[in-house]
Amino acid sequence: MPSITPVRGDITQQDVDAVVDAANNGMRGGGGVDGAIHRAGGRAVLDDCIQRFPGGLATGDAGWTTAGQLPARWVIHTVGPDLRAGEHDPGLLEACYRRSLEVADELGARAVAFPLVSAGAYGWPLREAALTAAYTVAITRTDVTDVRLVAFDDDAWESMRFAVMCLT
Ligand code: AR6
Repeated sequence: MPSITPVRGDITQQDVDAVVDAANNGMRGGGGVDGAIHRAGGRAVLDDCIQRFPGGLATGDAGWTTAGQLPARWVIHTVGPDLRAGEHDPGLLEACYRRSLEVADELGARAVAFPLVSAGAYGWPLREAALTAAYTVAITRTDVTDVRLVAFDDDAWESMRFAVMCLT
């Protein structure tokens, strides 16, 4: 099991091998984490999304692109279920973490930073999103050694810390 560390901050600033993007099915950028990654990573991220994902990405799946100008080497894009659109399937949220770790293994990434997938625009309650993140990472077989769960604000930070504490 990788070390799982809650981190307070901006995912675009994480000094890791790969950062995970909470993307949408279209894979052409958006708001929240997705917008921040595309802004900070630059045009190379979008160009790679267009080239590698001409048909977008299914909910629960993950795939990688360059990280452009980010400190990380890769962006692993995953698409969480949209609770506001009625996609209340915890299995799909778990799949985002599992698939992202599989992609990280394919890349040889050892340190990976995740945001709280689906906990923003897609409307999942913070605590449920954080518990899903922590336990799915904990039970997934992976060569990743260092997982950071990045919280952007106070409420997410509390939920992340609670979720990681529940693992012990
Ligand atoms: N670093 C870390 N966490 C962040 C950052 C950041 N820079 N910015 C926001 N968060 P969201 P979703 C937190 O909405 O719910 C986009 O438009 C945020 O506070 O980014 O999966 C996509 O294109 C929240 O806790 O992702 C999709 O259309 C968490 O990251 C849609 O939103 C996730 O919020 C995806 O929605």
